[in-house]
Amino acid sequence: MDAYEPPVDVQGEGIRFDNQDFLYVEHFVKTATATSWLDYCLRDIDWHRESVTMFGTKYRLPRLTAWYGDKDCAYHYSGTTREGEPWTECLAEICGLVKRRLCYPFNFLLANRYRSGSDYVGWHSDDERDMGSRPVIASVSLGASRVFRVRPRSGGKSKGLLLQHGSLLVMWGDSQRLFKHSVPKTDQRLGERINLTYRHIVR
Ligand SMILES: O=C(O)CCC(=O)C(=O)O
Repeated sequence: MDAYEPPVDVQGEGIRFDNQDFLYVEHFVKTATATSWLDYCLRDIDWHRESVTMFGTKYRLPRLTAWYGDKDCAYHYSGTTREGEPWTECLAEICGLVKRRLCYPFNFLLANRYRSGSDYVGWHSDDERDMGSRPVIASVSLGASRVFRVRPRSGGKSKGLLLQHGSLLVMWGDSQRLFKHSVPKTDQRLGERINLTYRHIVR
């Protein structure tokens, strides 16, 4: 699976961001489908305001999160272990669609909820060992559009990509090893955004 590339038909529907291992498909699902998924996620996901410990200091995350996954799938990050909740029907259905389109066996979901422009995720790479050395991450965006920024880990300028309602961003290959990404806060008055990041935990 280390040599994974998204299928040719999906690549044809999207753009290769910065010619790297990031693929953006703006119209992954119809707007009506994305809106019904958003309503479902706002209403029925079990959201948490989590704390993580970094360099000995405890921080509250500046967004809400939720975790779902196959039985026995757990994700370790920032000194914490997260067991996935059992899939709900809707989240399993979205996962099934993403698996079929990308031909990849996703088995875990980290969901992020940005309640307004003040919620954000800081610079990081999703390079936890649980996902192997070249993780594949499929990220579905619902709700308010937010800017996703990518910058080389070795330094240099960042580039931005506007993630729209109903879009899909795929990261694979060297995207975590060579780059960091973030969704910065903004002063713009924005509504809620939900981001479903499907991952594969190696067991
Ligand atoms: O909200 C997003 O689009 C990015 C989320 C993210 O970076 C993550 O879950 O690791």
